[in-house]
Amino acid sequence: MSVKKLIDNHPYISYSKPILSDEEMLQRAQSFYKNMDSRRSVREFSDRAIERAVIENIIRTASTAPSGAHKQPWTFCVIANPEIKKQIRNAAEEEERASYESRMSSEWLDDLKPLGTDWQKPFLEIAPYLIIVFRRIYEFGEDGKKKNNYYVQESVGLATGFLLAAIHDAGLVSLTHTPSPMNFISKILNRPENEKPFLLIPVGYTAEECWVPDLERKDIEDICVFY
Ligand code: IYR
Repeated sequence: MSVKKLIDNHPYISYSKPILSDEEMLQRAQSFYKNMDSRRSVREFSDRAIERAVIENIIRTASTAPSGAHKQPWTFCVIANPEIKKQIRNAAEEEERASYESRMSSEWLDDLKPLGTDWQKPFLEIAPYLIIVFRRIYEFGEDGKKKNNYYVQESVGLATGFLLAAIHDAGLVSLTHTPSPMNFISKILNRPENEKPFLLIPVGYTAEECWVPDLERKDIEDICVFY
């Protein structure tokens, strides 16, 4: 049981974690790495349904991420409605078509060739859920005045990382989709002006036949410097 007390008149609870043996710690670090290393972004989804309670728990997990001054400056919009999914697909494809046909540089298009992406986004209608992550730039205080949130980009990035890990841990797959620009999503979902779309994440199962690029990940020496 945790002990509670006031410090500077604010409530605290005592907190500690049991110290693991060296072997158990290494074993856990390796097995978590192995599990996360098996996560892949997927573009071929099945339409198999998922219980809403699963999605709710995944989002609860995302919302355990640390955030600037613990403001939790995020909103997760979950779309299961086929009519809204269709609107999102149509609007996303319109933007993506313009991007692929004229807005993206040839260098960018070359970099994307191994991923096989194009402007068509059928997964936006096929995946059972679309989770749209919004950054809450500010809140409305009691007096109606705007109160800025802190480190919103960092906080929402962390929450999205937790979200992707929770989706993977539940045996589901996802894609971090970035239609650009994304303002059409705010309009379709009628979101308030303090929220800005951050990422669109289809969630579901893989299609019966699903292919992902045969990627290599960088070695530890190439991503990490010990001092
Ligand atoms: N937003 C486009 C293009 C795209 C850009 C990057 I960088 C990717 O890693 C993948 C796709 C799209 O979603 O197709």
